[in-house]
Amino acid sequence: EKRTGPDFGTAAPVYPTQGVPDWYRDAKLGFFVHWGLYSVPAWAVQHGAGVHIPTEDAYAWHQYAEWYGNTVRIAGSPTWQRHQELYGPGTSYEDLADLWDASAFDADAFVSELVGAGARYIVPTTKHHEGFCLWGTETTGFNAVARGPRRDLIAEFHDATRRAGARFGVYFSGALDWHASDFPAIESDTDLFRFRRNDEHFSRYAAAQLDELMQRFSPDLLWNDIEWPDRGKGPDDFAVAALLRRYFAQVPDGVVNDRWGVPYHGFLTREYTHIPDIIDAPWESTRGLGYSFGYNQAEDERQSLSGAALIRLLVDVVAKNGNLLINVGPTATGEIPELQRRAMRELGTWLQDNGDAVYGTRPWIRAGERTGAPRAYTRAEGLVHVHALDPATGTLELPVELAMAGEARWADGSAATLVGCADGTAEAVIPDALRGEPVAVLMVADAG
Ligand code: FUL
Repeated sequence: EKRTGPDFGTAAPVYPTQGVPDWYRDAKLGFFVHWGLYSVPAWAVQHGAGVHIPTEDAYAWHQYAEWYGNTVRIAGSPTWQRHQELYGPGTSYEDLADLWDASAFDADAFVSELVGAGARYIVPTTKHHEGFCLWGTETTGFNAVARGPRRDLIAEFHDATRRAGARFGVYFSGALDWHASDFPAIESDTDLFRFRRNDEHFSRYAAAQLDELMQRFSPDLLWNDIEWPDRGKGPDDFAVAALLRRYFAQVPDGVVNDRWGVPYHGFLTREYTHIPDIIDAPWESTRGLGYSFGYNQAEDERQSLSGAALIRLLVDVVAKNGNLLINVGPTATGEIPELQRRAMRELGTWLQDNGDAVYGTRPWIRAGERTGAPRAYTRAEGLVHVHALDPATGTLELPVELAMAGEARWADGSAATLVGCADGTAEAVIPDALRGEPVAVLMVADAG
């Protein structure tokens, strides 16, 4: 299979496969699932609109609920305070392992919700920074089979995902493991990279875990986070180059991200960042529906993307050559909170009618236009898909390159009439039936 990606020059002999396979570029939409001990308290402080948090308080007031295990160790932080009140000062973060009841988790039902929302790949957290392993690992007793759920949650995710015909990936926190470390709490970005494990013992531990995941699940995608331990960046068999060689030998059309701390990437990652224009290298945008990846019960619809906003985000990312890895944060018991489910279902419904304008497409010559009503472009099989991002305006402007198109059709099949304008552009009237849509798509023959 063809792979597309940047050329990393000297890294080539060490790292076996460059770029990403076409299946990944075609897939466009994946779902991240952040689930762990942090889903038990499921809480991070709400900043509130317009509240400025000084940099030195950013970690004590962390927006990511999956960072609870760190935030709770910062004395005086809102998380620390709430934790004392709720669980008592004697309860450590790791004690939550025995309080984690995942009995409502039905992997097939869960995965079918994600696939119904349009997911082509699914990436659960196998081990987040807390160090708790969601699969039945041999490397530590701090895992979901031995404690809490007493189930192999990753095996269940894996089997259900394969059954549903989607691709299966794994998130793994490479060099940051609070369970296996005795560092103090992280209170700054400097601490974050300082308090990684870099020694040989831990490098072997992390490699053994990733090897288990590779052997048991042959993941289509490895989503590593916070780099790899420094001692594991050399020529040893427990180091990242050897791991990736083993991975690509086992999964030839596998794909990896760019967070290994070595001069090798599959796709580039962007987190909660608006990208202004097309990026030529394969890339992936990720964020939660709200401001957190782990479920944060303090959030409501004011913090969470609506279905329409989610659809527009997907179109924006795809028009710029990216994939969207949108995150769902289940409750501890294994259910998708209603607020998230609502937006996901709207996305799924929209994709049923407009999927051809997303899946398998490539960027057109421009991602969108800087003036006029907002619109975005994608291209596939002789067609340019013009996405009206605000169909309520009633008209869609077409740029000069598309104004002479012979035939244009709306995604619902109805024919469009293009009216030429004096400046060489054209306009199409958006049918009433599509004006209430979050995004209305016009398909135009691609003369170029
Ligand atoms: C980050 C992590 O620190 C977050 O908790 C989250 O997992 C995100 C996808 O990556 O770097």
